[in-house]
Amino acid sequence: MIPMSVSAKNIRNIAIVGHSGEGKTTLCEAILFNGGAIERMGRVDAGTTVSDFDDQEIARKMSVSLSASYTTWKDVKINLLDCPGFYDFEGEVNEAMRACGAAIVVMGANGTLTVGAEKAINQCLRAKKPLIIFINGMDKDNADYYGTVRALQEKYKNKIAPIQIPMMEGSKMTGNVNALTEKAYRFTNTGPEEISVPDMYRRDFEEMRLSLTEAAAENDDVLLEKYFEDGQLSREDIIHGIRKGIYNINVIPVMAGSALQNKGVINLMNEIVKYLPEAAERAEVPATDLEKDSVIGITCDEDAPFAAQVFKTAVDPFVGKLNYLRVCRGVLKTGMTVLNPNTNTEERINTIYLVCGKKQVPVSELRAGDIGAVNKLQNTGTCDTLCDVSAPVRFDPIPFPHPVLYMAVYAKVRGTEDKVFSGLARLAEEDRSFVVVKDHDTGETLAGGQGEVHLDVINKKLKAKFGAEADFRTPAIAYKETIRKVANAEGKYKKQTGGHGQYGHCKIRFEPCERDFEFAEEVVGGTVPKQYIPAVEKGLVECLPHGVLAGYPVIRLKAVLYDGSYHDVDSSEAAFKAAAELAFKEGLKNASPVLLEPLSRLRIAVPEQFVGDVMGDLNKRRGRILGMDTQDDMQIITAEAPKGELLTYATALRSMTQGRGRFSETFARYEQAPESVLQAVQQAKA
Ligand SMILES: Nc1nc2c(ncn2[C@@H]2O[C@H](COP(=O)(O)OP(=O)(O)O)[C@@H](O)[C@H]2O)c(=O)[nH]1
Ligand SMILES: [Mg+2]
Repeated sequence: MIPMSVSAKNIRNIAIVGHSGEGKTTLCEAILFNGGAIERMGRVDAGTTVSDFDDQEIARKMSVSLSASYTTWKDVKINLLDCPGFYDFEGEVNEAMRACGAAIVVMGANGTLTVGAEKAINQCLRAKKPLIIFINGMDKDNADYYGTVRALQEKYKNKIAPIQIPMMEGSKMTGNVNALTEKAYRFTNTGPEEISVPDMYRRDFEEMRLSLTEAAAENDDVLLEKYFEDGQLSREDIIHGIRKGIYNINVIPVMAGSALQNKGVINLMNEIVKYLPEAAERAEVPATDLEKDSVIGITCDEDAPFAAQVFKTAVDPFVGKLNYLRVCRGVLKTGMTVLNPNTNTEERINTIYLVCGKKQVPVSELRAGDIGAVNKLQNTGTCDTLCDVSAPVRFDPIPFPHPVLYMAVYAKVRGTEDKVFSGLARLAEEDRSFVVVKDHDTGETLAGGQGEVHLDVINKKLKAKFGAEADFRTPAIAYKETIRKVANAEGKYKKQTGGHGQYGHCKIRFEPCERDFEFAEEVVGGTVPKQYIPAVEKGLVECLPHGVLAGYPVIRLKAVLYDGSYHDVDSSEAAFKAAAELAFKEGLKNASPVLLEPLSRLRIAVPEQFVGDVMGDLNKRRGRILGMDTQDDMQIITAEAPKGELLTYATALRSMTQGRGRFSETFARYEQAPESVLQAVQQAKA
């Protein structure tokens, strides 16, 4: 059904984005069914959809990763990139945004603008991707099309251009009036049937047409002139103006339907083909020309040297590692050797696939503008460019969200650590919003991701794909200890066992200092002979990792050896080392030891209305506000708070701000911990 290779003019690359659970995956299913790619529509609840094929997606009944599929409609190949809507999987949306030429934002007919819809629309605007909003769930009893449109208009003003009026019988949508085609469509079992606009919708229709006329005029100077002169525009003129408006993202058409009942989906497909940009007319993609070392714009030209960007990497149980890519120019053919300028290696292209959910269809070539996948590349991952060896270019990396939640990783079964950590490393290659890092202070290995669900998905994937089981635990905090006062201490190590004895004796002054550790000696008259002084220092250094309060590393300590004594026969390096250890234990206890806790510097971005809650919450976490700033429509709070109070801040901030807040956290410094923390830490160690 799909011709082996399609030219960019006949391709639309569409990302399906929006809030979780609003019907994106179901809409994909309906589109694939209408286009003939599948014989019947699967259901998310039954785990039978094309997009949600992963075991975890079936179990959770929600998308957790970006999945690709395609179908044809009116001789046009529609490539669909179904995105997860849940916050934790934002990285997947970024990948789709790089590969698509336009987007459909799916939102429920709830009369409100959900966070997910708002985020998705903003993402399209930022990435300059034309979009259509599909108001879904019109079959539901409380469906409120106009309320939802109003909520959109409140935020996005006159960019929002409803082009449809749903025809309702009671609470059920039975068809729609399209103000662009100037026709009405009644839903039947075999698809929408064209009828003339019913009288009862005439007035709404005329109103909608008028506002579309105005929107069209605003997007084209010639049309604006015409509109002033004649006071009206022809249908062709309106369509032209709207199309231009969509292309420039000044116009966001709004449509409605029910994905589940496959109503209004064919209308949507018609508009996708007619109004959303062809892969060929998509804006130039910026890249670095590696020969000239300059930034160039890559146009979708089939005759130019090949260049593509990998936007997703997945491990498939049957074909191995799959690199999903979008060909930006030229043609990718099997057997070709291409350059990966990111890893500076050449890769041979074995098999090229078109991907439809979990199914891969081998093809011999992929032309500019199309999306597909290749397997068995050794040195290629997400973001990498693949290009013609003789015309090296490199695309910009795809932005990924930084991890906001870290958990410590422990192998469930002793001895399987290697399997756990190598599996996690592989998963981090697949998912660039996930990282594995070593905390050198605590010695723990941390898994960092976007939230609890994300890390849980990673953990389950680890088991399913690599057969390794891990426990994700709350990470340890790297407390430290120091002293606040000067104290003198004496250490005497003396042992008389039969013949040869042991004797070491030193007097040490302990002082607070700036540096982590400093050693000095002020011994007069050789009371501690020169050859034993390094042993004293060594003894102290070996004590540093274990402070006297709660066994945490000691920092900001100066030790001055100022006196001692020795024995001609019994003294040894070992004896002086042991003496130094005794002095350390005694000295620190008397030098007013304190526990230090790491402080983080936070940069929190939240909408105005949540500032009060966020500040109050920071207070409870012993935080200090350092400043406030405004950026676009967000308030930026900078603050400091103890790291130990922020372990699940990602989750807390999300629930405080309905998912609208974001934050970043960096290490600031160590500061004295209050008594309550010390007690808790000592109890935990006991
Ligand atoms: N009534 C109704 N339910 C829908 C519609 N579209 C999707 N659903 C249901 O809503 C749930 C979430 O749908 P899904 O496609 O997974 O949403 P996604 O998270 O946006 O991909 C599933 O139970 C669907 O069956 C619709 O148009 N009407
Ligand atoms: Mg989904």
